[in-house]
Amino acid sequence: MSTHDPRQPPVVLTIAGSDPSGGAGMQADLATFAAFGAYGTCAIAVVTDCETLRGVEHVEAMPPAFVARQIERVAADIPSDAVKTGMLYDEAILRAVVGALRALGAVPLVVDPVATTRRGERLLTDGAEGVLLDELVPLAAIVTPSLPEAARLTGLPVRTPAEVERAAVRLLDLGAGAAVVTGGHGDGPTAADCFVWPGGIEWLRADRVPRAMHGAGDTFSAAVAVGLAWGLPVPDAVRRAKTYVTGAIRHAPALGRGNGPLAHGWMSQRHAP
Ligand code: PXL
Repeated sequence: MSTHDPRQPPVVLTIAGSDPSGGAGMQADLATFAAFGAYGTCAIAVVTDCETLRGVEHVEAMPPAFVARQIERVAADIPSDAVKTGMLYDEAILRAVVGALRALGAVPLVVDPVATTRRGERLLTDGAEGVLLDELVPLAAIVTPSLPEAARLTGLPVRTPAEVERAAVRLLDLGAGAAVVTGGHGDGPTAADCFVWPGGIEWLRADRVPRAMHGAGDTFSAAVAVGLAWGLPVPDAVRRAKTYVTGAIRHAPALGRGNGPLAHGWMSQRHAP
């Protein structure tokens, strides 16, 4: 990555939901930004009651105009080098975020279309998918759905590699600059992500860690956003994000009674203050 004045780190804004267990959502995003030496800002769209064993049971949505206000006020004060969206939950919040993002102008945008969890919980209400596809995806430099999210958003099957490629290409047809369909929710010995951009198709592979995680998709997407904030071209940001998330899964701490968090700080040495 390019050298940068440490007093002027790249800034990444996440517009996302809160996961009080710390492994997913805005908490994962901010930890990932910090791991790459970037400064993270955060507009909260929803607050969840997520924990590692039973996941999300209740969601409190912020008033949509207040989500937009958070974005506008922080943008006027601390402009971003990249923006990431996570759990936006409903149609009204999506519309408010789209409006605020349009006003921000040309900042690279990573859209993680948080629609379902590993357990199959719906994190996007009915009606919101249309707005996400029609209005948010066309603003994205890259979208990063999981396998089930790619199937749901495109209406296409994603059982074979050729089908996954077709679903990823469909997201480009819908206006995204690039797409990665992450394979963490699949099975088999390899976690394979399908990356499609105007330059071609590339599969990114890593040995699957046989352990259910929480927040791996969010962390991957946040790592792509921080790469873009550092000025990396999209393919390089994607490859580095895969390496980072793989390390964060391998070093995962034994926390929580269910699907535990990743080790977001695995690249730096552990030491007491
Ligand atoms: O990992 C998807 C996700 C995103 N955002 C929030 C979440 C979750 C999953 O639990 O709680 C806030």
